[in-house]
Amino acid sequence: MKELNKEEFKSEVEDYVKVLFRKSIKEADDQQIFQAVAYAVKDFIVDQWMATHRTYEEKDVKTVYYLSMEFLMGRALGNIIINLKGNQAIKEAIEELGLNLDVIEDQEPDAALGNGGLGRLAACFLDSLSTLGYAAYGCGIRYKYGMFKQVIENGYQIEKPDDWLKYGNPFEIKRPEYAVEVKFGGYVSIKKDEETGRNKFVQENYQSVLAVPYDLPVVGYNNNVVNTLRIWDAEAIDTFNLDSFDKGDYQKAVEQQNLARTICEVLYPNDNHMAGKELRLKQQYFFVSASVQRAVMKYMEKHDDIRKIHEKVCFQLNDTHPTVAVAELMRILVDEYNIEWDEAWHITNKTCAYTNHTIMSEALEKWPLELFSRLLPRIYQIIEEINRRFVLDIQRAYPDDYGKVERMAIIYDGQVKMAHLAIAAGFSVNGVARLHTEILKNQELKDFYQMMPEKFNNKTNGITQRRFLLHGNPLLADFVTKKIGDDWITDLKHIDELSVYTDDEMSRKEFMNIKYQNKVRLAKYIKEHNGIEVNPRSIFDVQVKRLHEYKRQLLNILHVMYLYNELKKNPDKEFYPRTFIFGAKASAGYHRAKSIIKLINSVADVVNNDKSIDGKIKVVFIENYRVSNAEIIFAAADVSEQISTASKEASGTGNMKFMLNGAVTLGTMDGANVEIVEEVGKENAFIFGLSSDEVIAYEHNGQYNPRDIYNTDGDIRAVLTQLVDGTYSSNLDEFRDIYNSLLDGQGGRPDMYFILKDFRSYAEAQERVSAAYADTAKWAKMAMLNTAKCGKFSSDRTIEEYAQEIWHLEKVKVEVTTED
Ligand code: GL4
Repeated sequence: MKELNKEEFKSEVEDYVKVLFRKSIKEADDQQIFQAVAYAVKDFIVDQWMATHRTYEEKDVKTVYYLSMEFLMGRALGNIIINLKGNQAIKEAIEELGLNLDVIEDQEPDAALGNGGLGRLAACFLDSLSTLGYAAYGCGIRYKYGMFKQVIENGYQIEKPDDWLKYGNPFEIKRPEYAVEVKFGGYVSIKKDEETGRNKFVQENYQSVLAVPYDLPVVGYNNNVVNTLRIWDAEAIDTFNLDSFDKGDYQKAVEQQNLARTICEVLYPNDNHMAGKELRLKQQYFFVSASVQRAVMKYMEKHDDIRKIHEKVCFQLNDTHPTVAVAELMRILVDEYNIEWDEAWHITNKTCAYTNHTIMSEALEKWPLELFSRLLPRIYQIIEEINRRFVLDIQRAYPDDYGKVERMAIIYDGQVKMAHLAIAAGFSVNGVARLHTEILKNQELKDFYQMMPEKFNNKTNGITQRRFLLHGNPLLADFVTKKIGDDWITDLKHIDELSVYTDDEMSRKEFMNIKYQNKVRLAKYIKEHNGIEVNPRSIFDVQVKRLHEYKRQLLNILHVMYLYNELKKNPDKEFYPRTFIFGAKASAGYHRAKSIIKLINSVADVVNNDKSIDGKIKVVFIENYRVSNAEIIFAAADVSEQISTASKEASGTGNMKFMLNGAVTLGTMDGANVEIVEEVGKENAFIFGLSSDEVIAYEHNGQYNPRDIYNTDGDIRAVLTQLVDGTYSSNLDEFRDIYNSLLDGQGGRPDMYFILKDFRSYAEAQERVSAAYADTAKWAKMAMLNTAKCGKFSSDRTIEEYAQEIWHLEKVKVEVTTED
């Protein structure tokens, strides 16, 4: 591992401030200092970056291309520094320059090229791939605007553009030499190939853009490995020809410029929801075509037989968003390399694998044929042929069951079904937690599982302990290292060695004292950002995640309303003070989700300002929840709210970040919660609510009527009435839609997410939480055991499983030589 020379580093920082800004360190502002430090750090890692790629080429190792519309990277600087293990040297250098690393890190905008769990998972995977020494590219889009910045005005969410590239990104390197052309629209003609006499399919009268890659370094932990996140930007292909008097050309040039300008403009801010916009399909094909073209070119630079590409390349499709990759690869094989269909199909099958991340029906990607065939005419033809053959396969396998084709065809009802295409074309289909994979096999994708059981497998998600403990919670990280050594940083299973200390009173006290200090840190953040005073001695009960009805933030806030009523009724009731902390962005067009944010803020207003309850309940909505403040929030949590309707949350990953930081799960038996409880023991978690089987049964038999609960449970009725009687808003219609969604369902089912059904069981679990917290020693042990038992949930474990069971990669050791 290359050593960081402190003096060299210091003078580099000084040089960069000078060269970039014509200033001395004293004159430069914080942002400029950040830029200079970032450039100095990039200089330091560039040798390792080059050495990594040289090693991959020398060893000719297999590479995974992780194709993803989203990479929710967060900030880079702090993470790179800890992964360089240079923490101390760089910290000292910075201090000796009279600077403060925390302030510098705070200048960096989050790279928020993702919505939530799915995008953050991709980021954790890249961290693990580098740390484990596997050859990998992340392939995505260089959105000009990432996830919007959320501002709360008057309790309402307002979206502001996230201009993250405003000051430039010091870590990126533009690689114009690797630009490729991507074509849209036009039509396909059939031409005779003079040489072979075969028919050739040629796209004509199309519009095209130039896809230009920008590379970002992904630094492994203390191992010289630096992989690449390659994000594509679109540029116009022709510089404008002003001399052109040909109207057609002029028109086309303008259109191509507009196309290039719009494609990478902005991330679609939907999580678990498909908007079906044409621009989104353009984004998908744009980055997929560019990535697949480049991967094929790179492979062919060193190999002569395209037929063996699967030996060196694997495309992992992060959900269905990049599924056009299978058709793009077919196009390249058939049209450009003249390979026969059957052989091209086999090659494609061996090269592509698909991960399913949700069973929410509104998230399933289905594109109208008209749109698809107009935008991607050749790709559409290829998908039609894939479908024609797949339907024949289905009919051969099930000659008497006509329903099979209806349920399984790739093209049906005027739509292209991307999940069906991904399953038919790939060799692997995985879910992201055990329960989720079982639901896929036995319910959602039952027909596919029956026909192709060998493709299905589970890969339970994980998170990187390096960002979410080592960087986010340095006090706890030091404590753990002091007790058990630092092996946990690269092998989280070791953290189990902490278990023995849960019986040691001193250790428990130390652990809880660290939690307290982290709560003080968060309280300070809340005071600065929300102006709300919270008591760090109260229970920090936290729900941070995207706002979605299935995640049931509504259940949480209704329960707060209920508790508040209880306190008002019995002011002398014993009650352990609680701070209910929320953080969530709602998709800009998701009205009910936005109403729920407003409700949380309205309840906060009333409760926080009611002197009569003596500060026993506080409600805080943290504005603009994102990766950088998440790190602080997880560290400070006592209770981790994971309360989705069972069966709906494919895995969850926030649940794991809380557990790692010693928060206790209050949750349903959903997603990876099931496995969390299995690891930590059910006595060290608070589980409630319907099981996924019960939910699914109700969904089938329609036997659930929330009115029965409303009519018989006076406390619940009182809370619901308060939604529409002016208690929380002088506008009586403000929360009417929420009220109706629970009791009427407006066309759909009322209370689709079983909030009233689970309410009592949730309230009772919350009582158990209070009782447990009041017993300090008991709580400390539970919390500590959560940290100790989270070894399974490292993304290193997940990536090992992908690498061994799906990608078949070999590990690489990188030495930096003088050549680099
Ligand atoms: C998600 C799931 O909703 C979430 O449970 C899961 O942890 C995550 C990563 O696998 O993927 N699917 C979609 S869509 N968005 C997500 O966050």
